[in-house]
This record gives sequence, C-alpha cells and structure tokens, in this order.
Amino acid sequence: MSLFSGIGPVRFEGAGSANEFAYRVYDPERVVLDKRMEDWLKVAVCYWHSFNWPGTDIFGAGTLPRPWLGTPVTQAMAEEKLDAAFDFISRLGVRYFTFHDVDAMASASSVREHETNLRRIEAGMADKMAATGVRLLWGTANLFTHPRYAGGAATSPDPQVFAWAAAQVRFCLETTMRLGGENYVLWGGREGYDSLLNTDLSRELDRYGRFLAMVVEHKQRIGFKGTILIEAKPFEPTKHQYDRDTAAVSAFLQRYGLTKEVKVNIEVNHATLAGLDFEHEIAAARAYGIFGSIDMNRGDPRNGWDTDQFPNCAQDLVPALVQLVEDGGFLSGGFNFDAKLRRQSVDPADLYLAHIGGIDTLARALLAAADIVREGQLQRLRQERYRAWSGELGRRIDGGEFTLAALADHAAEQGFDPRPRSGRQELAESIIARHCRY
Ligand code: XLS
Ligand code: NI
Ligand code: NI
Repeated sequence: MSLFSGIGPVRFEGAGSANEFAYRVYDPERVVLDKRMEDWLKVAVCYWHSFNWPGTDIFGAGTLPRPWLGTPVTQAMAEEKLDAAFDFISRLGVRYFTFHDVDAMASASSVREHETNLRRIEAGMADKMAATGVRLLWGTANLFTHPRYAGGAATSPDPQVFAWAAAQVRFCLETTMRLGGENYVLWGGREGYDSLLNTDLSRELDRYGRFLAMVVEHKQRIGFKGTILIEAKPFEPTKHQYDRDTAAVSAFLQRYGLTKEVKVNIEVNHATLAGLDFEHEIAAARAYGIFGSIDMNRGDPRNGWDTDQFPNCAQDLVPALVQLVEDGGFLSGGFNFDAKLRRQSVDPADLYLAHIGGIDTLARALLAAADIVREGQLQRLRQERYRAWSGELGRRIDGGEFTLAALADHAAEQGFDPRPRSGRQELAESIIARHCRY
C-alpha cells in the first residue's frame, strides 16, 4: 500500500472511454509505422517533480501530501518514497523512470556518506526494477540544490566544490550504469553567472570543459554504454547559463572536442524560455548530429518561468514528432515527463490525471506525425522547394567548383534574374492542422 495505491492499473480503453483513469489514445501495443507506440515514445516518470516536490513556491509552503519528505531524509523515508514511486509508475503502466541522486537517497553530509547512502537506495531501486520491469531512462546528479553549489559546480570559484561535484557525478554515473540506465544527463543548473562583474567567463568555460572531459573519460573507463546528455537552458536559476540552447551546447562541445561523446536532452520549456520553438531545438540538434532525448513539459506563454506544466496541446508537438518519426525514433533517448503538478493539485489522483493527459497528448501527436510522414506531402513540399539545387548550377556550387569571383562572373555572363517563389508556409501549416484528428 502506498499513497498512490487507490488507483489503477491504468489501461488503454480507447476514445469512447468515460474513465478518467484510462488512456484514450496511448495504447502501448498499437503498431505505428512498424513500431509499438511504447517503443516510439519511451515514456519516463521523473522522480523529482512527482515524488520529491512538496508543492512549495517562492511565497508559499508545501501543499502536497508527501509523507516521506523532511530534513534530514532518513533511509526509512527514502525507502517509503521508493515504494510510492514504483507503485505509481507501475500502476501508470509506464516503462521508464529518471532520478537525481539526492531525490532518491537519504541525506548525506560528507562525500563518503553520500556514496554509502546512494549505494543503499540503489540496491532498493534494483529490487523494485526487477519486480516491476520498470527501467531507467537516465540518472543525473543534483549539482544545484545544496548551498555549496550557490556559486556553480564545475564553474565554482572553489575547487573543493568542483571536487564534490566530480564525486557526485562519479557515483551517480556508476549507479546509473549498474541499474542499466540508457543515458546519463548533466543539467548545469548553476553553471552560469548572476553578474559578469564578479565572473571570469573564460576561466569558467574552460573549467566546465575540463569537467565534462573528466566525465567522458570516466564513462569510457568504466565502460558505460549509455549516452551522456547535456540539458540546455538559457537562465533560471542563474541569469545566464552557459548551456543556453542547443547551438551553444554544440559550439561548446566542438571547442572542447566532445561532439562525438555528448548529445543533448532537449526540454520543451527550456526551448521556449530561450525564445526558440521546441521543434527548432530538435532541428538544430539533428543538424549538429547531437540529438539525444527529450524532457517533456510546457511553459505558460504569459510568463517567463520554467513552469514545467504537463503538455495538453498535441498540435503544438506535431512538428517535433514529425522529425522524430522521420528519424525512425530515438537512438537511446525517450520522453521524460519533466513536468509537475500545480500547487492546488493536492490529491494523489491528480498525479495520475496529469500523466494520463500528458501521455495521451503525446500519443495524439505521434499518430498525427506518423500519418504526415506516411503520406509524404510535407516532405515533398520541402523537396520541391530546394529542387533547383539538383540542377547543374546547384550541383557545381555545392561541389565547391566556384570561387566567389568565378560565381559572380558566371552570374553576370548568364544574366541570372531569379524570381521569388512561394514558400507554401500556409499549406504546410494546414497539413499539420488537418492531421490533428486523434
Ligand atoms: C530544470 C531541469 C532539471 C533537469 C534535471 O529546469 O529541467 O529538471 O531535467 O536536472
Ligand atoms: Ni529537465
Ligand atoms: Ni526544466
């Protein structure tokens, strides 16, 4: 018995169901373009928002009943949380989970105690995973909550803080590997600055590069086969975060020679905070060859915070899902629901309703995207738009045959006088809209 035992198991009942605790669209077994829906989406429940966040905000105390929370967290409390988390995840019928070290373990005040307490909860997790079949999409170390990280972790002015961060990542990477984790995530929560007046940006970037190189070296040393992922975010908690978006991460990885080893975990609300579309971040990651995984949520268009709400509009997600379907799915990533309840959603039922709604939204977007890719109209529209590049002139430019001067001469000789052509944007938008019928 746990806080979440009153509900479920949640099953697919179809569009006509009146049961709010059933999936109307998400059917794990449904085959979409030769792949089971569950394998396309690889849905994960996150430990932190779902079981570790008590419903506090900057003005108010916790509102959600989470009896296993307190200061310090004892091993018994960590185990009660583990029971509740796996009870919820297996009743929800989801195959993956994600966690930060400190979300799951008993509180620790020294490096040694941290390792011991993480190992203890790892043993409990391994038992739960074996008993339920739930798998680990990724693990991560929390390098931002503890006061020692106020000035950064890898970019801290204090090398002892850098060393603490190294220890946490080492232990968490090893735990993730032993639990069969498919990826390992680094979100640089405090890797940035609040003021340039007290910040040596150049040294901080080099330290961050050094830290990441150490993580990659350790991954190789222990033989972790999963993917290392960086999660970009432009600000919050710091005023400026070094991993502000996928393009910045790509440039950073190139500068420190890590493009082959590290990919990105793209979060919807982080993209929008950066002033970018979610689908832009995916397109950029694919173009740079660093697309890894997705943190699913949404922001509120009326404010500039990382509100981490559950997604509820399938149409917004279709342009991203089209790209995923074109790629044939994730290599090692998945859709981690990095989403949290509102403070007034105090019933255990609300956590189910939030995930069911979000997962059905994702399933709707997947079905629409699969239809679009199968029919091929959008792809043809794009091919047509660039068709001139398959002609002689395009091939010669792409092939590097012209210098700038030679091309200028050629344009003058031939008397080029190109006319604007329709970009067919409204048609492309209509294709997306009319396929949203699930
Ligand atoms: C915070 C981040 C965090 C990461 C994991 O904004 O999204 O939840 O996903 O550290
Ligand atoms: Ni995230
Ligand atoms: Ni976030």
